[in-house]
Amino acid sequence: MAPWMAKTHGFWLGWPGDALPGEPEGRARLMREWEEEHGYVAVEIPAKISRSFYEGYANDTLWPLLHGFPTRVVFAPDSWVAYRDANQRFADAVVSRAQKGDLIWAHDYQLMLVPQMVREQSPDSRIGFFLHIPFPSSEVFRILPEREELLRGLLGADALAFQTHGHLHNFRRSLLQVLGLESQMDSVQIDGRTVHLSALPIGIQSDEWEALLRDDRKVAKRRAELNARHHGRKLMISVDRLDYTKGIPERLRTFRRFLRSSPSWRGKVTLVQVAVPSRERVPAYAELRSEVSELVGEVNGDFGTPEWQPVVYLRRAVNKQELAALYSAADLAWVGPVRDGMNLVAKEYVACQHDGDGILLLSEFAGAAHELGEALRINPYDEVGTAEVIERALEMPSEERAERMAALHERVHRNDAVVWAERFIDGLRTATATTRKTMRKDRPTPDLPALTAAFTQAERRLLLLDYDGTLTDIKPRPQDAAPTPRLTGLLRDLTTLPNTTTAIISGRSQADIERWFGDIPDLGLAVEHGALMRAPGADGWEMLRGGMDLSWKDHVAPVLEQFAASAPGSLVEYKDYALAWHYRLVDAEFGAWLANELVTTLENLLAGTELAVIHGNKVVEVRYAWANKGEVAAHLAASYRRKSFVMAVGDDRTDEDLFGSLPRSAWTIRVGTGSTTARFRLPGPREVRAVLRALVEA
Ligand code: GDG
Repeated sequence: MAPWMAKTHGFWLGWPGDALPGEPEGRARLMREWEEEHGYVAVEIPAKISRSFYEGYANDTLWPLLHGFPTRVVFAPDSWVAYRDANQRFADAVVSRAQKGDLIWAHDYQLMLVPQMVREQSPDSRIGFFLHIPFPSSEVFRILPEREELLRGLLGADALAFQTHGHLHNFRRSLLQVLGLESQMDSVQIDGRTVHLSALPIGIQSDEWEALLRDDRKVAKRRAELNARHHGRKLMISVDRLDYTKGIPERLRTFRRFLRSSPSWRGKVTLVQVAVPSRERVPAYAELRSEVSELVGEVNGDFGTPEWQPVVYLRRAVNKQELAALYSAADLAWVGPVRDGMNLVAKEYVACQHDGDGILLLSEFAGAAHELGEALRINPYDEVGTAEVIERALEMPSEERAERMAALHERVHRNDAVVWAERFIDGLRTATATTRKTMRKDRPTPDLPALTAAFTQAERRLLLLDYDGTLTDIKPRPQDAAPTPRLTGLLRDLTTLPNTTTAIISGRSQADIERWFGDIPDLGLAVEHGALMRAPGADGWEMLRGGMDLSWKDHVAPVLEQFAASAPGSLVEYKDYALAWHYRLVDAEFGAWLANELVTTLENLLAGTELAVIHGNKVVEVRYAWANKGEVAAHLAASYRRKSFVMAVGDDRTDEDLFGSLPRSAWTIRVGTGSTTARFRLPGPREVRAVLRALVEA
């Protein structure tokens, strides 16, 4: 981020760890200096929280989980509390400094709640988030007790980016499985906002590495020394944080196998393993440290000679010049993580092989493998296969190696860190610009004082309300969406208002609606999209058009049943005048595909009849073409003249018929997202109920 930050003169907020002096005055002075001179803002986290936040939730829970190691995950409720607390401190620090129009970019798994926390305090903020590490399969992710909060935390952003399409795909599956939220390839809708989604592999500052090799005399000297020292031998380099995701023990065991199976290479190849100690207070890391030391000892003990040490193990950080010299002197870089978001070492090696013929051995489980196709791929778990690839690499002709490296170099150079950051920021700008434009262009929320004034001043009033998704949230099973006593109370209150007619117009069957609302005598009820109606105050139900032949149901039902059988979780609903196939619980992609198949089949079957096939929200329905909400609405609204107040509220495609049939002056309100002809929009059922309550009180 450094080159990008230098260009933008933005603030860089971070936790300073132990970098500040304990004594308060010196602390405050240093913090002031950092902020004024460099734009570095130290977000302080008290010691008793920082440990559970950083070593705890971030590195003992999220790190193993997101890397797909569920058995390493530590579940500790207290550390979640600390994580939330630390995220809140970051969010507060952001909000206190951000000015209108600023772009806010949050990074990585330690700060997954920050986007939502910032959005809560400052709803118009422009927020992006980049996840540097993998996002696992939804089967793994949903193990986490806090899965919902974390997803909602991320969804506070306007733009979310991942290292690879695979991670993005996994994230989308989790949205679906955990939150029931469907998404597009590049976006998802939540709370009436669009969150843009993308895969954006991070780059490195390749210029800096090249400049070191070109201009730094120390680097040139070290490189020459290394070449001389390893003359006549192949030099292999590995550089990792000492972390169990990096595959260090796997690599050492594979190297041992290679030396065993290829005796001719003994004495002719050296592996330099740089392993930088990291997170040493997390027990898993301490164990790894001993395991690696032991393995290094074994390989060197088994194969070493007085003249030759197979593994040179550096368990410390080395400076950047030393690293550049190592990268450029090495004949082969062995990058073998068992799971890695991207892996920058792979790219740094490539940068340092400008005009070189080094070979990159790259694990297929590193994000970088998706970009660096000319590397030799390995499966780090497969010792035998990897040992063979090493042999092949060491024997590969120089021309082929140079050719592969030139292609790799070109790609790493082109997608460098600044290009990457610019792409992210451009994406965030576009995302927030389009969101704002659509919000401006889109339907406004109805102005409550104006609405209640129009309502109270009108001589007569008509309220037409859809049920599912409008008065109550959509539930996975239709039968779970029964109204609460509060909701039926609200509807009853509406029916007692003078000169007011209230009706529910639903796609549901008569049985459901009668059971739930039958005992509110003055509530109008229309079911099956208006095929059947109980007029307000009337005793019985009547059909909108009478006397049809229902024999078509005998032909259509078996088709629907056949589809239901091939998609577990889907079901056929039998209504009096319609049949429907519901697939809300079916795997989203499979369900959508099957639904299209069903629509085609039914359209062929029913061509030329008065029946229509309607593909609604997770449902395919066969019903009379004339039975639509518009017909009922027109029927009910016929006697209402211009001075009347007419309001219609709905959330579904079928409610568009309702809106379309009413005069332009009606208060038509679409609930949730989706294109609409309604004049207004409300985010969800909760807001609809609040509006209705306001009418009662007015
Ligand atoms: C996370 C993701 C993703 C290492 N040893 C020394 C040293 N390093 C530098 C390397 C490289 C960096 O550390 C390591 O980066 P990685 O990408 O390999 O891995 P993580 O630290 O796990 O980073 C990862 C990354 O975020 C970026 O999005 O690629 O997948 O896990 O730059 O050069 N630097 C110096 N001395 C060392 O001894 N100076």
